[in-house]
Amino acid sequence: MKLYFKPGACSMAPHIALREAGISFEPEKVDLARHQTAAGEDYLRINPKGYVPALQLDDGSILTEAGVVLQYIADLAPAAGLAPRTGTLERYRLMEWLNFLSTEVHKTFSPFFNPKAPPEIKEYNLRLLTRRLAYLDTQLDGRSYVTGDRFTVADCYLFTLLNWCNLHQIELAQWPALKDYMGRIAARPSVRETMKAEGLIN
Ligand SMILES: N[C@@H](CCC(=O)N[C@@H](CS)C(=O)NCC(=O)O)C(=O)O
Repeated sequence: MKLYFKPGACSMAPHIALREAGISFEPEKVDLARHQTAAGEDYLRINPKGYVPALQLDDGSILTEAGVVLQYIADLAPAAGLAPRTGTLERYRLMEWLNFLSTEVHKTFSPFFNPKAPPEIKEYNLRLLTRRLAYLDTQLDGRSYVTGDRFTVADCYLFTLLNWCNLHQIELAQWPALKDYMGRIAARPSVRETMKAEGLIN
């Protein structure tokens, strides 16, 4: 199995999940601007969507969309407890969170990564993001992880997204529960190993 990733991008979520699950995989860095993998392949031939993450399965096929890739990884290693069993209400709660993180948080960050995004769009998205993060802060108040007292793939995703606040001068300290949460998740060995492997920390 191979994970195509860009350091610090949303592909860091499945990267953390693979390490939490103890699944053996090959990480391959992608230069998204040049659509080139570290091995010199044309990334658009691998994933015509042109973005990360992409997980290449052992049969050579490609699985994309962070929320789905995360659940696939969780289901490969049920003993790791990264997702509740399929078909249970708890699983739908996890999917509810993954969808929220993808559509309401992840994509609201997008203009901040685009140097050509007009300032009005950035201002609009910052207001929206502030509302979403304030909501997350209320949810994490008194709770260790996104879905409750158990670490799941939703935490791999939320940690990755909140980490972007540092890049865009969004002060996380205004949301005390989120700040505590980040400290807690950052201390996990899987997270430290992932960030080291992606060259984000020493
Ligand atoms: N819908 C995709 C979006 C993935 C995405 O936005 N990836 C970003 C990095 S966080 C990317 O590769 N952007 C480069 C591009 O879109 O060309 C998902 O949920 O996985």
